[in-house]
Amino acid sequence: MIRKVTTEPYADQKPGTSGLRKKVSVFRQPNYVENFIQSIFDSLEGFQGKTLVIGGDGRFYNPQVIQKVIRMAAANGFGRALVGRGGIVSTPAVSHLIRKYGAYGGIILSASHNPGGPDEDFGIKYNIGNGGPAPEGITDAIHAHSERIERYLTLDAGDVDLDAEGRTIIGDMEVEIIDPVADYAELMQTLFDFDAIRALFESGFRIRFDAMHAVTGPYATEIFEKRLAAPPGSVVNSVPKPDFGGHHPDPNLVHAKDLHDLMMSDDGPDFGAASDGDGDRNLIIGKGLFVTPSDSLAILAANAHLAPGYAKGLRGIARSMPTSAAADRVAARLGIDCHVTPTGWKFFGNLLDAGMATICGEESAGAGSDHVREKDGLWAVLLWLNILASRRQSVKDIVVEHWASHGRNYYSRHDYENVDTAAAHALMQALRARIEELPGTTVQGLTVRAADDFAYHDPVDQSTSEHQGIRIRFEGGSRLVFRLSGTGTSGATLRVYMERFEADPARQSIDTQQALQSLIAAAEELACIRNHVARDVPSVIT
Ligand code: G16
Repeated sequence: MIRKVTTEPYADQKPGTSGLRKKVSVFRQPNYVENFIQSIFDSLEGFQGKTLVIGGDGRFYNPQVIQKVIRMAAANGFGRALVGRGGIVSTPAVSHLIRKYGAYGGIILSASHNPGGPDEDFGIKYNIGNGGPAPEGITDAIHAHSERIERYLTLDAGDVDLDAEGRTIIGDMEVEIIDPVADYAELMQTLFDFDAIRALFESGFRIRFDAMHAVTGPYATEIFEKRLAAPPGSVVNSVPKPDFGGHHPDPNLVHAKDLHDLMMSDDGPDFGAASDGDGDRNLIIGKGLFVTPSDSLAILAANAHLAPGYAKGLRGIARSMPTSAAADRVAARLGIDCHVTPTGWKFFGNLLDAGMATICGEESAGAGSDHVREKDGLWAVLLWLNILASRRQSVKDIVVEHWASHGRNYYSRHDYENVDTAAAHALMQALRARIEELPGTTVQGLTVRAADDFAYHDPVDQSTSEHQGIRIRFEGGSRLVFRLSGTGTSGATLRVYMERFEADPARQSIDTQQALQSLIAAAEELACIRNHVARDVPSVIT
């Protein structure tokens, strides 16, 4: 029986860069989850009788919320719910399921790379029928609705057994519990040369994939160890855990330090990779060399034609604004466009749908293509493996050759995490106020050529998104970007992005932080970071 429950709004349900992310304790408040789910449904039209895909990254509170979503989807009139076994589906696999089964949309329960557990983070995101994150028009409507919500609809029904594959009916809705891996693994097999990758492993090539006790464990085990015959044990931390084994499932050099250290040692494997909580990010490390996400995007784009799925070439590349311009150089060489969007995968959706881009990527460890409408960690790893299987060179040789032929964009991001929110906004405001007076001035020997607060005009739907980060460009091609993260759950996170171009191969092997020294000093001089956020050093340097 459908039950109408009276409720009152919560003031803080504004979706960020990637859905609603808060502490678990916030989500556990009475009706908090229900309010947000109902606000999603009430912002949509025409889903009666249609299919909703539901999955999560397995973090703490995932099973309880999945049951709530199933009951509410039935009460609101969906005809079918496709739910991953155990409540598990990676974000790119949700995107694929929506597209493959013509679903109306999907709900993903994840706080991505943020930690999990009773005192940690949870999140809810809504994806639309093209498989991608809801665009701003919809997230704004969800937020507006959450501020005036008065009731939600649910069903008086027991829990569905999430562990048993098969179909059951609740209310008027069919719930199908499906294998979360099979469809996705098949898709990967259509894009990449699995025979060539298998032959690479048979030749003795070794991989270590760190699933960080998050959602990619079952996917990576099936694809790398079963289908591609990588030696057993190639996938580590492969069992998803509600608290990710007590670690941050964030594939960066801080949280995947063990993998990094192994890859820097003499007896490490040939290729190291990791993914995050919900499987959309990637970390790529060769023997003795970490590949920055910006370089990885550029190298994947330059070599994509080596994989069957991209043999016909690329229609275009897209990158987020803070991502380095290495991809722009590849696009220029290939004679295709490189689109520059704000941070957030949702901005790539229109370009992919319109056939204006084939490969997209972000400095925040995300890369993907038009095969789905999300970034895709395992996709990036498989494309790298396909390239390695085809070129039979080391990761390091491929990267160094790429720099020699395209030039090197030295790149680093400095994060100041969990700083005072008002102070972070004051820093941005102070910079914004000086934008017009900066061109022509010299800081740390660097002359400012242009400065702006990045605004994006979407060429497909003509919408405009403003205040997407402050860009300061210097003579010679160096650049600084300042922006506040949209994914944190406590305080604010200031991100400072530094980039410098070096065309001369003889000067391309300098240590990155060394190469960026004057830009790092210029960032401090321009933004007075220490004064504003009361920190001497960044919390994370990547
Ligand atoms: C999310 C978005 C990404 C975006 C990232 C930025 O990643 O999906 O497209 O690049 O946030 O994070 P921030 O605003 O903190 O810089 P994820 O992996 O958290 O979903």
